[in-house]
Amino acid sequence: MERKPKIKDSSKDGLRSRATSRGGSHAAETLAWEPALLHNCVLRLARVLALILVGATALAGCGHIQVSVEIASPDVKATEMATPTAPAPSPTPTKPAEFVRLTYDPAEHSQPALSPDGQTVVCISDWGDQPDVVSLPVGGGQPLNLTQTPSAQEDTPVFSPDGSTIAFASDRDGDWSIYLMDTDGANVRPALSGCAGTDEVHPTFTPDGLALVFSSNHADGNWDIYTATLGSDAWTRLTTDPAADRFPTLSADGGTAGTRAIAFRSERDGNSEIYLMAADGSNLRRVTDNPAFDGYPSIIPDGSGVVFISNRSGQWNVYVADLTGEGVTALEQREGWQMDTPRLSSDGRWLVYAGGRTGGTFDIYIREFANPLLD
Ligand SMILES: [Ca+2]
Ligand SMILES: [Ca+2]
Ligand SMILES: [Ca+2]
Repeated sequence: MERKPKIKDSSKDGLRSRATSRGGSHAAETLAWEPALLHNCVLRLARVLALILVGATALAGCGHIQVSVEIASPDVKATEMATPTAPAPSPTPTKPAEFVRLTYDPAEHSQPALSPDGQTVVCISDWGDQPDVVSLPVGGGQPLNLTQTPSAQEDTPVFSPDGSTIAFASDRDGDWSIYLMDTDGANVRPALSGCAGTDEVHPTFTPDGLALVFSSNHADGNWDIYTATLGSDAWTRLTTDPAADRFPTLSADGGTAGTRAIAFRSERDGNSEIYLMAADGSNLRRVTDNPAFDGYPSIIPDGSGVVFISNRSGQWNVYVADLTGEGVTALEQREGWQMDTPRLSSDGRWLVYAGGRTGGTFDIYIREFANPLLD
């Protein structure tokens, strides 16, 4: 079957433009996981050795033991093994000293989303031409491929507000549609009715978990923002501009947040910019105004601003702006280091994102979100 072209939000910029083909054959999926497993075995061995060392230190009478988990630089290989080794006991992740890297296999990683309990990140892992939804335990442990579809692509996984369900897009049935599955990858079912023949991507749940907001070319072939109750074929179209309107995300308080209920990106002004609108599509407001690409918005739950991705500095970085587009600040500016596909946790405390050295593959990171707008 001829593979449909990738249509994900970052397909023509950022991650996807760099993700050159690495084989691309379906068989590569199985092969590609083998080095990952070997690598993980090495990691586990290293962790055991580290525990022995800690134990020996304790026996030597050093008293207070402080194990610092800090990854100061993405290219310091020796610290890669210092990820947390035990499941986080608290409802939120162990506090990263600066940021914690969650992936180590050679796949291209993108589009992370944190579970409501802070224990799990889902993301897309791409072994060349076969992205799958992968589950990553924040406290350490084996990544789990939840979809394992070597002949189909998956995109933008997100958790339901109660954490029981993952919504994601896939082209497994020919065109792109949105599906639901349990958090272990079981019980895959269509999220909506009336999806056949058109493309639906970028799902995000409403705060009550009963409906999705998503992008589709359903009405007239160009991308618009829609919302629909789960299982329903009665969709409400929220944008009608002939330009592409894509990648909606909702504020944590959803429809009660007035003009900042939904953030999305649109090319209606000639290049991709961030826009806000109410849950019913009214009160449209443009946030960014820059000739560079601005996309992947995530509304800060306290309403202070928006987190988004931009290449305005010449490299891909995560930025924060207030709701009027002022106070634009890059979260990280390091030579040869790029960030992509940021997403805030529902409480705004954590930021998950893809990051990597220029020319290399991207991995998934989590860090506590320090809002520069509140400084
Ligand atoms: Ca479809
Ligand atoms: Ca449109
Ligand atoms: Ca722009």
